[in-house]
Amino acid sequence: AMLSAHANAAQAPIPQLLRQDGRFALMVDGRPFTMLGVQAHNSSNYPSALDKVWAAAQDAHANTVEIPVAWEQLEPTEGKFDFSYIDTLVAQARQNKMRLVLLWFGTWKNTGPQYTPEWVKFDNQRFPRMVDKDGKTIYCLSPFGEQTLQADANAFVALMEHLKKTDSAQRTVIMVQVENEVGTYGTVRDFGARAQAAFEQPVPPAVLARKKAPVAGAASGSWAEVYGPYADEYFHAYAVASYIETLAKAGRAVYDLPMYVNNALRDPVEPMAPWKGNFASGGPTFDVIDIYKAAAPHIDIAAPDLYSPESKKLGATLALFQRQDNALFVPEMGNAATYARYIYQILGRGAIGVAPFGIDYADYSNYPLGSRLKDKAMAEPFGKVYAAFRPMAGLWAQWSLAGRTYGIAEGDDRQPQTLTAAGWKVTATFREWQFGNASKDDLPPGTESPNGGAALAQIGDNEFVVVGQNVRLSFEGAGPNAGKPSMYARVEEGRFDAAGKWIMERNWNGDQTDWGINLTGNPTVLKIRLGTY
Ligand code: N0T
Repeated sequence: AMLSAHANAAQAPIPQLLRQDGRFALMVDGRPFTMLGVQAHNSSNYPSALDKVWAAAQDAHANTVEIPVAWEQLEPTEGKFDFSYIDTLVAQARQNKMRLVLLWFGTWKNTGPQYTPEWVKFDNQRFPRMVDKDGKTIYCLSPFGEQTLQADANAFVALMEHLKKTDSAQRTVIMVQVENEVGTYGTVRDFGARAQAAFEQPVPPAVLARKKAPVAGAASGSWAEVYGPYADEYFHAYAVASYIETLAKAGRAVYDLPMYVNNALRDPVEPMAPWKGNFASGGPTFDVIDIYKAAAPHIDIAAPDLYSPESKKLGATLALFQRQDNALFVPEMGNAATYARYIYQILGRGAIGVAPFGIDYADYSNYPLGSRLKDKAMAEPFGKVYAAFRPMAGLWAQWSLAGRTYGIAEGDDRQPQTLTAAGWKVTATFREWQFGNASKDDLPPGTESPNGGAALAQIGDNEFVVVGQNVRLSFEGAGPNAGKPSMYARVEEGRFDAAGKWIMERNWNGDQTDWGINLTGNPTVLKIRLGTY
């Protein structure tokens, strides 16, 4: 009894997702946490691969590593669990002062069953695959496989039990991703007998209550009656989400960590239309977030994996996934340098975290999706941004929860952008020298391709914390200050210390502010106070 009382006293509060006024914070050790994450490669989930993961994560100045846990490694023989990788991983994460997000690669990894144990992979009898419209068995495991669900949930619960046993004191693991980029490529839904019978049943009330039909249909009835041409996709989303819910609910019953699903996106800007092979049907695409919410209440977040670097698409995706009922979290993003600037936009909008994918010195590059590079030069653009955010990551999460933060990333069009905070309008321009205006044929180095960005937190009526790179910011009065002349009271360069106290290093004035607030390729933190006269 003494011992367990002791253990309890030493427990840090369990991580949880806090929601307040339609905004969110990931609470870690009882405090808002900004996850400056990186994701390891797909085959780095073995003790011998970890050195290269930590090295890259350190160079990136990350505070969290997302890394797979494969069903095939946890339960190579049915019913016999091997936690040795988890134990090594968690111990080394602690030595490296990193938090972990575990990625459960089970029934579905990028929709396929390649991470399931061999005893699952080839047993279509016990673990049925989906059947397409023509009755052909396809690659993807069916969400209607009762034994598949039972076996996956069983392994997942074993993992959560083990984490509860070994990590309740330190909470090194802060979140769990359930499966990876689920859904199905090439077939809109399962046409197997069990699936077909379910498809003909009435749409469950929880779905009817949340998901409006994009085209006029019946108010209730079968999927086809209610959702018309969207019925197949919606039904498949419901089936996959319900399967995931069973895992998440059972896992959280033993150890209640925040859980999320990630998504290989559908195009956010093309006109809405029924599925035509253009994305993984049944995955948590933006159009079916409501169905995931209805079917999977134990999943906190449907999260976008950002692999389209076009600024318009990327911004549209962020807007679609950030909702009053869905925290913005970016569990994957390309690791090419062009993505680094989006960290400002993502964290400025109030995301709980972000993680470029493949920040890992394994001898692997997923170019052209991400960077060609595999060494320090690959981690560096992200490391610079994270290094600037890192000392104020906790404060940032508080400001973000309070709705005081804003973010901008340079657009592909290189055009100026504005944002309006309380009493102040801020204009961001790009490709400017620090002194004077640039001309088209005399542009500053490092601005050949878009890489500017800025994130601002309004910490007082006339006061901002600013972090950014390759951008010029100009402030003018707005709202109650509109039309009033203004000037800087202070433009302090510095940093926040561990206690959250601002340490000023110098005050910018004269040439350093006459042409606006000009941030170079070296991300800088400023505390700016303005006044009107
Ligand atoms: C991601 C990663 C890994 C515009 C790819 C991205 C990771 C998985 N899949 O390296 O496999 O485990 O989640 C899919 C990107 C779709 C193509 C988008 C083109």
